[in-house]
Amino acid sequence: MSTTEQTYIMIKPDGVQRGLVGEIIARFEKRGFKLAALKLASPSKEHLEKHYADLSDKKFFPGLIKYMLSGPVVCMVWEGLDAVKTGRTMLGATNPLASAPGTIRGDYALQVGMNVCHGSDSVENGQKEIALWFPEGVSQYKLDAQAWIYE
Ligand code: RTP
Repeated sequence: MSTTEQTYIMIKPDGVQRGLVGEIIARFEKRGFKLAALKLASPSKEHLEKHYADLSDKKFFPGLIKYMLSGPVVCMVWEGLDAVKTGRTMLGATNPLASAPGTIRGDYALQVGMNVCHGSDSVENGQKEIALWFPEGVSQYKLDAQAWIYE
């Protein structure tokens, strides 16, 4: 069943450094999703360890945290029909070499340790991530363009 939901999308330090911020935002905008929150952030090690808590026992965890601390990230909440699943499809597979061309990772990345962008993997995790990254809350407003996006 399709539902209107929110997903947490984060442009990782490599995406910011490589000037892909506008490109990634444009893809979500053009697809028809509604921007509910947006900011540039330099999270602490502790904050990133919370975000990636599920991966704390992985061998690559210290390298992942180091990478995520290497520069600012862009934090966003996008809202719309099947936003979580469609967001993941737009990102492409975790390992960019397996990502289809036309996806963000398939177009802009080569290695899993520099894969440009994060997207929530479930509605429940999305809500947890939004609460972690946007404790101040997200915006609620009427997007008039929706009348031309939804039947
Ligand atoms: P993300 O959370 O960043 O959207 O990635 P994901 O769900 O597609 O993949 P996940 O398994 O949750 O991994 C999180 C991030 O950890 C890095 N990673 N490195 N070196 C490695 O083998 C390895 N595996 C994963 C990637 O940056 C991945 O996006």
